[in-house]
Amino acid sequence: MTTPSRDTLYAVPITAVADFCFDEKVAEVFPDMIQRSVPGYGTILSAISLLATRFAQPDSHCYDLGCSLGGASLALRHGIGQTPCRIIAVDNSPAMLRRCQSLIARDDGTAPIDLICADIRDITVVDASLVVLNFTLQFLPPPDRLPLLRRVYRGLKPGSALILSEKLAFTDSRQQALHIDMHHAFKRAQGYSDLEISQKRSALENVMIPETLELHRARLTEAGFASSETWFQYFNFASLIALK
Ligand code: GEK
Repeated sequence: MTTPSRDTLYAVPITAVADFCFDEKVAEVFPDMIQRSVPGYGTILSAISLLATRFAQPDSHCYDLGCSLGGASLALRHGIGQTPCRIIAVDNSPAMLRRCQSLIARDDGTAPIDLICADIRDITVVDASLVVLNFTLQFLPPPDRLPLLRRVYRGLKPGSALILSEKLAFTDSRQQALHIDMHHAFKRAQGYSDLEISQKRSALENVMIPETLELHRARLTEAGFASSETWFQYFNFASLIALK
């Protein structure tokens, strides 16, 4: 197993910070980047495994929408174990999928994983027992979020679930400021400099749009889900489980 490359993409001053995109440079450092940027990322993956054991139904599909390097896909695979269930992992970044393919090939799990290079807004969800959107919905333009969740809901079997992890925004301005500060403190503690934190923030500004927990839950209800609960939160990063 090779050590993942360290993320230094924003370590030197950049004259005009371009919008963040999931290209080859990001794919190369992604495991380090997400681990040091998203509080609780590893815990969420472990829980996805446990939830897959609980929800994966025989002869169904588990979807990982916005799979990146397949962190959640592999967690699903290990949770599914011997249940005859197919994983469908989708991402629209060819650089991510190339690396994802080789990580899957090195993994010892047995459940089949179909890797699909597509926009998650274009795929059809069918016979799903579990769908994972692990920090992906936040990258879609807000008007595209409800239509996607409606399609996910329609493709889920009765008794199945959606795991939705997102960076959150807060309506209360003091809570918003506090959570942003604490996230930056988390990143500093992970070794990122103030320059890296501020340049990354500029890069993401127009690309990733966080919303409030209340808005997410209302949208899940609107999409048809019977209930949703936050099962995890660490500062402004949360994961919800919505039940059909
Ligand atoms: C993990 N879930 O490690 N269609 C398909 N893919 C998309 C789209 C889209 N419209 N928009 C963004 N993506 C992963 C982490 S990262 C989160 C998910 C982050 C993809 C994009 O290419 C990237 O790979 C992923 O969504 C978001 O559990 O980097 O904060």
